[in-house]
Amino acid sequence: MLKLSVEILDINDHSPRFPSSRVELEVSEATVPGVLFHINPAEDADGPEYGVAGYQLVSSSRHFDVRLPDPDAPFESPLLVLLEPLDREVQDLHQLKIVAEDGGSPARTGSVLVDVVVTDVNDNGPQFTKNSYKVNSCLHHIYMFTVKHNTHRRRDSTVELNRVGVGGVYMNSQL
Ligand SMILES: [Ca+2]
Ligand SMILES: [Ca+2]
Ligand SMILES: [Ca+2]
Repeated sequence: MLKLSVEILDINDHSPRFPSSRVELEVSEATVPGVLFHINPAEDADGPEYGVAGYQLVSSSRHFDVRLPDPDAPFESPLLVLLEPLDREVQDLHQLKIVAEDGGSPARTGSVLVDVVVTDVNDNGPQFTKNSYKVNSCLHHIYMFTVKHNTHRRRDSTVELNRVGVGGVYMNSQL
């Protein structure tokens, strides 16, 4: 009886795939640069030679980059690293695209979109829209003042108050 041993050679016929095509990540604007965020790794059904070999951030961003905890272990979770401080009042959403490459030549790729939602902290003080106001006080008139937490785009999300007083000015005691 003849015994045959057949070795099936691997070819690069699978691409890296992330568990989801899009993920959302909430990051406080108080987060200090250098903090790392784990991203679920891509998987590739091929053997190690044609498996996931690395990641790169293909979106242009001065705030974020992608690293591997160990370049010799590309199967581990890639890390999103914060490079510069965030400011929710300037930009509250950063949309990033991370691509995983395998070891083939040419490499096959898979990608994930990461929506980084910047959450608010109270890092802006209230400001009046003018430095001074002229008011002619009259008992039967209603004056309305708008106290804005800050001008234009630089506002925290928590405070924008209107206060109506009769015959005078009411300052909001909560400020
Ligand atoms: Ca294969
Ligand atoms: Ca592959
Ligand atoms: Ca804020």
